[in-house]
Amino acid sequence: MTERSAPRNRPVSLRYLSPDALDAYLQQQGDRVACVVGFGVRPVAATASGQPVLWVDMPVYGSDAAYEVWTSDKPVTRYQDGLLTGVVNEDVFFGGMAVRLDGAEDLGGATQRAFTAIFDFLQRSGYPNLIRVWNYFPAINAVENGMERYRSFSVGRHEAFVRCDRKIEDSPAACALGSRDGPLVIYFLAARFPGLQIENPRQISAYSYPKQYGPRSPTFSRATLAFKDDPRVLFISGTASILGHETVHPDSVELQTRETLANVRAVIDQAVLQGFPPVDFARDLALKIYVRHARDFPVVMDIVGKEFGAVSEMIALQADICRTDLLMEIEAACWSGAR
Ligand code: 3EB
Repeated sequence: MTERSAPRNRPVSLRYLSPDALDAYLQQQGDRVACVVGFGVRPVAATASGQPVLWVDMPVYGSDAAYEVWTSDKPVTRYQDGLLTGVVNEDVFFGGMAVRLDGAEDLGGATQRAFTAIFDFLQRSGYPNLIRVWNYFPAINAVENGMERYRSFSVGRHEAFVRCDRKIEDSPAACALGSRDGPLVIYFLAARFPGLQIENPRQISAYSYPKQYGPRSPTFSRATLAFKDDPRVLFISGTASILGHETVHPDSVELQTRETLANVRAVIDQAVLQGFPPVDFARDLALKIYVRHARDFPVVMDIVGKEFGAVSEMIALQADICRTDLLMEIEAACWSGAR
């Protein structure tokens, strides 16, 4: 018999939980809980066990709330630095902040300050590599001071990357979606070692988008492959019905869903070309689905179910997508190897 080293656990794991399943799961995971994000229409500040919750006012399909819970396989230590709170262990650094937007500062300025604070902190922390960032803020498609708010957000984020000497090609996987109300919520995973950035051959890199989508390009990669040893984690950015740089099928949520799934598959294929093993969707794929109009949920969920079959984790949220002609968007995470 061949001797095998014991399979290590996943450096980070993800569950999407209903409110009634949350407390038992947190209790079971104890000091391995890295990040709890609540979605829904009724705000929750903390769980029964006192675990802080980052709240996003974003309706959940089929429930009034749902929780995204990231855990790590090693105990974590809490930290706080101004608005930034989170946890750290030898592998990962999970952080988050909620920035109130009701001040005099514009969204671009608030975004730039938030990312500058994150980069400053990461640089000092010994975990300089941003792997994955989630961005949520209200009225993403509203025009303010002559610019759509998503574009102002992109300008502020891009400026922070440049001023903090971040290479645009090393941008993390990300998503940016519109909530109904509340603060700018940013949470992120950072690591000691850089991830491998992955692009989608069906799309031009977002950081190379032409100026028609805004004066500063969005600083994200299509995916980031994190961690050096198995099990590695592939973080797939928010993915939509875009070919090249253009939205396709602006009038059909059905065709947008099919195109989006083709893009998700293309990113996974690209990761496989770069050494990631083929993904067992039922065991190792988590999907987070955003749909602009509640009436479109049934058709989107139906197509995802038929095209991808069972997946290991799934959540569906009603959100504004960052281009007005996009009706839906999907992000994903995949795990490789033994658990
Ligand atoms: C796109 O592909 C769709 O600005 O962080 C997807 C993922 C999108 C991330 C971001 C935006 C972002 O351009 C929109």
